[in-house]
Amino acid sequence: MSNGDAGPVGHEQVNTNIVTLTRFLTEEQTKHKEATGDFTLLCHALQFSFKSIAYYIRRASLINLGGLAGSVNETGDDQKKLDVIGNDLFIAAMKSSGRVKVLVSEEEEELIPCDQLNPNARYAVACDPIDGSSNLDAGVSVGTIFGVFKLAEGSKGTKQELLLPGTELVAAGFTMYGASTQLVLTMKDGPVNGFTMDTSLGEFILTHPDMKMPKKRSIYSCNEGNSKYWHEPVLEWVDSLKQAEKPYSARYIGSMVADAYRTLLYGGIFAYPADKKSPKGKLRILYECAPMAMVFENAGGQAIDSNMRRMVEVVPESIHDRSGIFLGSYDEVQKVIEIHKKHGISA
Ligand code: AHM
Ligand code: MG
Repeated sequence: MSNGDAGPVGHEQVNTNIVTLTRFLTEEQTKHKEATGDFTLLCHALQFSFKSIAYYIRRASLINLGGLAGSVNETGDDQKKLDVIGNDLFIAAMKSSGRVKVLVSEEEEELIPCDQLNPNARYAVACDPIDGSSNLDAGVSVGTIFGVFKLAEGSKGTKQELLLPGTELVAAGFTMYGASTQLVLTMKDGPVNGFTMDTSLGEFILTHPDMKMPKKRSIYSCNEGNSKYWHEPVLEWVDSLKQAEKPYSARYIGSMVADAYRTLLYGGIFAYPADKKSPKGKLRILYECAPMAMVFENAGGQAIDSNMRRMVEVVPESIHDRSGIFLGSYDEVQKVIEIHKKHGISA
């Protein structure tokens, strides 16, 4: 548009060929001639759970959903009312899809059987329905993290069968409930696609196709309040970032999904290392570390544990097992690997 040829105020380009998540999933399915549609149906159920969790988070302060529920979850954390609601919404969506055999949720100690409608269901889902919930009452972004496995034919969906590394995930991603609701989805060895919830349409719209993260960026994200407990290589690494010619910026929200989403878009590194106080780290392998690691690798980044192993190759010893994690831009994670190597720690 040339100068002086501006359109009317508020004039906007109307895209009449929008790619919704529903359309995206249908198009993906048609690319796989062998597909039965089960995975697509499962994704529709996931999509509904994200929409409903987003809805309740938006309205939490208005309908008295803030604060504690009075219960404690599997890992000893006080449960927020929204933790309980998010968990219940997620379980109901998975059960009603008829495509999920079994579910692992951060909020439940045991596996949740979901195959009442269809005993032959083959998928297993691991999720943290509302990660970062300590931030909820302050209106800070939180998110749902999920990973989808396809179980072997005839699988009973036992705990043992769920102790799988991230390399076995068929799909993974997260939804961030922030200023807008953002869904990031990737399939095994596939691209990473980002969708934004359009609340008026009630649809996730493909807004960030084929996300590729910057190779490096001077931003680090970790809880330095824990540095008293950190091991030497981690202390040395963070110090090297502060002493860099152009010192790094520190950004830490304390909500993994929000910190990871920023890191994915802008580049940099997010870390929650194992330390002397928490030798296994804080974050859970099945429904926090592995799905995030798959997203970051598929977007061109790296994700490793505190032993410098590829995060997606780490096999959990129990369904709620934890790990240290470093994930981010390829070059930024490489710096962590190099410093650990000097200290004799390498994969
Ligand atoms: P949660 O699953 O109990 O919400 O805890 C996970 C959260 C992550 O979102 C975040 O990265 C981390 O815990 C923050 O921990 P800290 O408060 O120790 O920095
Ligand atoms: Mg969590």
